[in-house]
Amino acid sequence: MSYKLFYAPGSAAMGTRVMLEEIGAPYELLESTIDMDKPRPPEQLALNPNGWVPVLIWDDKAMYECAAITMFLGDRHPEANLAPAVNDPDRGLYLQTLVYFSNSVQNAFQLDYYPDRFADTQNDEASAQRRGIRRLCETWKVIDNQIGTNRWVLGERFSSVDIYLFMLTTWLRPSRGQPKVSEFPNVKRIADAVLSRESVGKVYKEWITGDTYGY
Ligand SMILES: N[C@@H](CCC(=O)N[C@@H](CS)C(=O)NCC(=O)O)C(=O)O
Repeated sequence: MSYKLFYAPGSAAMGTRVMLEEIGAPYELLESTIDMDKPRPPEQLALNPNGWVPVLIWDDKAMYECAAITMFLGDRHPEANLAPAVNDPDRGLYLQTLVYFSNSVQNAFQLDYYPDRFADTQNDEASAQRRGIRRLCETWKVIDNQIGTNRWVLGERFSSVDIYLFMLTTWLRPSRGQPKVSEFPNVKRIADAVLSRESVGKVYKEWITGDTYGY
């Protein structure tokens, strides 16, 4: 099974790429951008009119939404052991956490990074950003408490949720007033462990040696 992935450095597509590396499936990256001043490839817009990455393509099908792609790939490649099976006792926490990441943590990031999507006028954007930063503190705290003393997010087993968690930590920018990863010690412990995986080193190599990394 091979894949194509609309991709941009620094974006949510990096988590999908790490999954493809963990799975060991052949894949091709299709260059896109998250720069708001640059156009998106028309082929990407035809598949995702929102203009976001990631967009995953296989056979004659395509899908977007990072959490949905994460679930799809985890189920499609059970041999990679990235997702608890449907009847596994960890399945509920797995689904809950991925949807919370996408729905609540990513939403908090969006308030700060894309305030124009939430504020009616330009004057209101700073307020949306302030709320986004507070929301980041609130949602990361919920996740930190949820993890507690667990080795990985789901307990003793590594999963795609840990990859997703790591990806989200790389978006934190204390220089913008966002919290530091180290304010959430349980999150940081897992993010550090994920960072030592070969797949993550390969995908994030240039990104994590840059000076923008939020640690
Ligand atoms: N809900 C979407 C959001 C994806 C998203 O926000 N992607 C960002 C990069 S992390 C993006 O493409 N931003 C550029 C844009 O919004 O035009 C998902 O989880 O896949």
